[in-house]
Amino acid sequence: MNAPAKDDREFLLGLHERMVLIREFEDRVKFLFLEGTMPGTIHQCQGQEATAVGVCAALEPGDFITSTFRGHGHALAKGLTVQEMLDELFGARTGCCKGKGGSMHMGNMDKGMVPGIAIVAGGIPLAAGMALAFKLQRRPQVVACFFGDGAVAEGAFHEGVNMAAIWNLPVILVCENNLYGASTRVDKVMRNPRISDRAASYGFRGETVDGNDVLAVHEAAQRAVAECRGGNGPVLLELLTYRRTGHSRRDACHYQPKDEREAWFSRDPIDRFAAKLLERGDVSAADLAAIKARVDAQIGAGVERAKAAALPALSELTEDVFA
Ligand SMILES: Cc1ncc(C[n+]2csc(CCOP(=O)(O)OP(=O)(O)O)c2C)c(N)n1
Ligand SMILES: [Mg+2]
Repeated sequence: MNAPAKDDREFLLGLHERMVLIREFEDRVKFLFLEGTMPGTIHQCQGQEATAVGVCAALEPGDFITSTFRGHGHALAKGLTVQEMLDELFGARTGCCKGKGGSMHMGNMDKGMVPGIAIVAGGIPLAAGMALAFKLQRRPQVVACFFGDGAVAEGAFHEGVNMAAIWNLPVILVCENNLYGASTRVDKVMRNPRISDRAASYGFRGETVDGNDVLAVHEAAQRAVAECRGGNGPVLLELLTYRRTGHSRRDACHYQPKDEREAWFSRDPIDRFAAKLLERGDVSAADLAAIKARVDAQIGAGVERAKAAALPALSELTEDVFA
């Protein structure tokens, strides 16, 4: 969905609904995981909804994203359905990766999402390669490559970003800086924690944005997409945000100081945007409640169907295996 006027009511409500969908999806998945109903492991994105939604709303359906182990929000923002994702989480053959990928590998190439790449920084060289293909084939598409602050110190970051730079590739490098790589705070592993500064050393533009402000993210992403489509990529967007939940599984986040958590919780992306919508005068609390109810019903029905969905047969185990 490319942006209509930025004060278009339906467009703004759409952004809100997508963020609420991600939050409710993640909360339900956490519950299912902790009660032992859902197999596998999980990395969740509660608190980071505005980054996924703001960026993906600036893309065309034919554009691509690459994602990480923390990809549920990216997938929902790029248009994967609740059902194909829940089915995937329950290991069902109707899942977006036929039940063989699970939480860390959400994706659907038909919807422009490469299944999640769990190797930290692993998506960056891949995104550069995809963008090189687009450029050589003179196709208008761009790739938005999501990664975390922890990826910036990896060799793959340097190699992929440098290649994207020297060949002016149409890649939007989206760093979701949530202040932590697992339990390690960014300032312990970076002498300069302003990640957008890295762009200058490769010779292209970088920008730091309030990643909990969906409209700020969306506007920055629109600028970056326009530059990339115009042959002036890549662009690095550093989106400042915060993970409200554990790094994975049962992590209780004891390393996040209480005052830091409270400060970020008061800047929650959904609460802030809801308040902004209510200030408009043409959006009511009842409108927002109706969105939440619609989302809850959708997820509730999806969970029941996913629980009953058929698993792949043993004979399908080696299908779709390329190496
Ligand atoms: C190359 C590599 N090293 C280590 C890991 C284990 N690991 C998984 S997630 C993670 C932290 C990543 O932090 P960040 O990039 O900031 O992403 P976030 O978890 O904050 O979304 C680590 C070290 C891995 N998956 N890949
Ligand atoms: Mg991080």
